[in-house]
Amino acid sequence: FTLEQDMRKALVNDEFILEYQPRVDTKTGKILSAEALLRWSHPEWGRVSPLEFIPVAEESGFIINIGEYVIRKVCRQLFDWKEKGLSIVPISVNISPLSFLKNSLVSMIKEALDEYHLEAELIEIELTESSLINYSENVISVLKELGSMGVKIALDDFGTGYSSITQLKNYKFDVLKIDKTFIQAMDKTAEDAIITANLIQLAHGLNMKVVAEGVETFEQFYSLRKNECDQIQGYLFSKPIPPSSFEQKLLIGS
Ligand code: G
Ligand code: G
Ligand code: MN
Ligand code: NA
Repeated sequence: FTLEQDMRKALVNDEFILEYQPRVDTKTGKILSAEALLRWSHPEWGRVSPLEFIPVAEESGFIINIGEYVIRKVCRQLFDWKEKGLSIVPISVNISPLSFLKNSLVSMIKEALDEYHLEAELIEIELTESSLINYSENVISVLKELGSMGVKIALDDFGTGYSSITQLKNYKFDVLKIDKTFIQAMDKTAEDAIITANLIQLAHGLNMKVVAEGVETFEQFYSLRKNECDQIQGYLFSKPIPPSSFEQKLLIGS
């Protein structure tokens, strides 16, 4: 056996599931969107973390299949929620740079949106800045195509790559997600608090919405609110939760 073979089986046998982590408005606490996070429930090993299987999938290229699976699953989920009369919110999806190198990414997303009668604004793509470094030009041209369709693009894990600020010149991202390492150090070191406050200003100056990731404490939350961070995502508000639990939250809106 290999992890690789098991992953291929898992996709066919529907062993992959998605959880949703809400992103809330810092001022009102209202749910504005959610990030879809993949989970694998293996028949023998139980839950396998994406930290274990995503790198293996990237190595083999199978991550492209996973990306398509996640996009389609999210679109179908949004369709189902809409059918039930829920007021749906945009969902963000982590897409590997390898998917961007495949010509079919744009048409795959377009087809999934069409099949489920969804507006492109309901899907946001999260791209890590490290992924932009290696494949820059190809990725940027695909981002532009997606952007002109109406798909929103977020720059994920911001601040952890080698040339963070430079990436902001290459594409007009809709959303900047400040990496959780800054957020979690905010109430410990003055430097992290200052960096975070200034990243928020920088992003606003470039017309981006700012999301703080990994918010776990009220101190972090108050400080982010004071610094006009637009949205927060983190355990303080909610862990990634199964679709049925997210559905309950959509019903009450926060
Ligand atoms: O909750 P967490 O342990 O879910 O996720 C761990 C890592 O796996 C994160 O870096 C996250 O971006 C990544 N990840 C989670 N779901 C997906 C997915 O559907 N696709 C890709 N490419 N990465 C994912
Ligand atoms: O895509 P990205 O690499 O940003 O993945 C987000 C990761 O952060 C996921 O593994 C998710 O489960 C995790 N996460 C989300 N909220 C929190 C939090 O408040 N604290 C910590 N430590 N991790 C979080
Ligand atoms: Mn992410
Ligand atoms: Na991140």
